Amino acid sequence: MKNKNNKPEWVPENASDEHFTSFVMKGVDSVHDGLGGDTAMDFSFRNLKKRKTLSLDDYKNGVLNCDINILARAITLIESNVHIDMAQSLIKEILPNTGKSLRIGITGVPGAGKSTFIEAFGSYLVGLGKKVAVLAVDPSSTLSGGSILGDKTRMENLSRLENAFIRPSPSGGALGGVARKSRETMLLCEAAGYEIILIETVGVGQSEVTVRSMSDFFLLIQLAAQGDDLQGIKKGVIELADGILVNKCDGNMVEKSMMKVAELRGVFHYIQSPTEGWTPFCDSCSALENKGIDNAWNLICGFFDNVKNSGVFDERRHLQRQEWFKSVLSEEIFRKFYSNEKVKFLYEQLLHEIKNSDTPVTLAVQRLLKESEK
Ligand SMILES: Nc1nc2c(ncn2[C@@H]2O[C@H](COP(=O)(O)OP(=O)(O)O)[C@@H](O)[C@H]2O)c(=O)[nH]1
Ligand SMILES: [Mg+2]
Repeated sequence: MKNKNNKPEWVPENASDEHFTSFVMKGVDSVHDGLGGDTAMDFSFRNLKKRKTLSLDDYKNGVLNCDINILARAITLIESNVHIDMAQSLIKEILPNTGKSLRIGITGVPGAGKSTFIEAFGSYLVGLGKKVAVLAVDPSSTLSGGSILGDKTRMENLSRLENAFIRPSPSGGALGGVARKSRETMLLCEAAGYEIILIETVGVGQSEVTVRSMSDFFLLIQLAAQGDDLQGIKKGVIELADGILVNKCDGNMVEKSMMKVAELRGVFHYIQSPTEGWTPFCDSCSALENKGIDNAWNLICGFFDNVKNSGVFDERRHLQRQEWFKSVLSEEIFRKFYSNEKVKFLYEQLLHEIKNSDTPVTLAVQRLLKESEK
């Protein structure tokens, strides 16, 4: 894996070896970690080396035909900041085939049961004959080292189903560009024919707003044991939600969960719905025991009927494209700015200078901006 000569062709020359682990691996039946026995050989570079370089047409046809190996490689292409022209040509080509899915964002504190819910809910939807894609958005993955293992193991059943596609968040956010990459990944999945896209927020903070701004419906998974709903960040998240499910309503938590549901329903009277003409719902479920999953789907269908009839659905998509434009623009400005070698050098120097308060901070910023314009 760490062999320099065997990195994918898009890896920059000076990149650290650690963060580039882009493999496409079929679901493994044998052992729990998917690496035991003979299957471990599938990971070897001998196999990767044989992969043929894909042309734009190969990517396009592969994605449109829902060839999941090519879809996964297309996502890798989008996630890398190299071959940006090729990646953007691909997006342009597939754009007419996008936009037809239901985009469902799912948030909640770590441990609330998001992944478990997605496993149960996704499997249920596949059972209804739907094609389901699962994506994760994790702006903090640079710090946490990504979440691939955690999510992979909890979605074992779903990942075995033919009509489900799971794409964990990229390992290491070192290359940045979460707003662009997550949306373009979503477009690729839509072009491949996935009808329902489930987007999990991973990590703490930040990702809620990104995911809200790319989903039609935003679901909050809550726990009965969670307190202080009206305070601080949690109130902020409740205000973004189109529906709340109190999860882990099983065992000795049933009564407490029902109390929580009643409490949250009360809370909705005092906060404004994020979606015009829609009153958010609150109900309970047990993702682990597969209870309340069909009910959740019925409630969500009610939402889509409502917003599609009222025109709020289309309006939201239009506004989201503008938001998307703005966030990709800021990401790109950021990226361009910091990839300038002169800026990088001066930045380090200024960081040092301002420590001693000899140089005013604003002046340091002005110097840096001037340097970038040279
Ligand atoms: N009792 C119970 N445990 C659950 C339920 N859903 C998830 N869990 C457990 O809660 C833990 C965290 O779940 P996970 O899906 O990884 O949470 P996430 O961090 O929000 O994605 C795991 O140990 C799950 O088995 C549920 O409905 N009932
Ligand atoms: Mg999770």
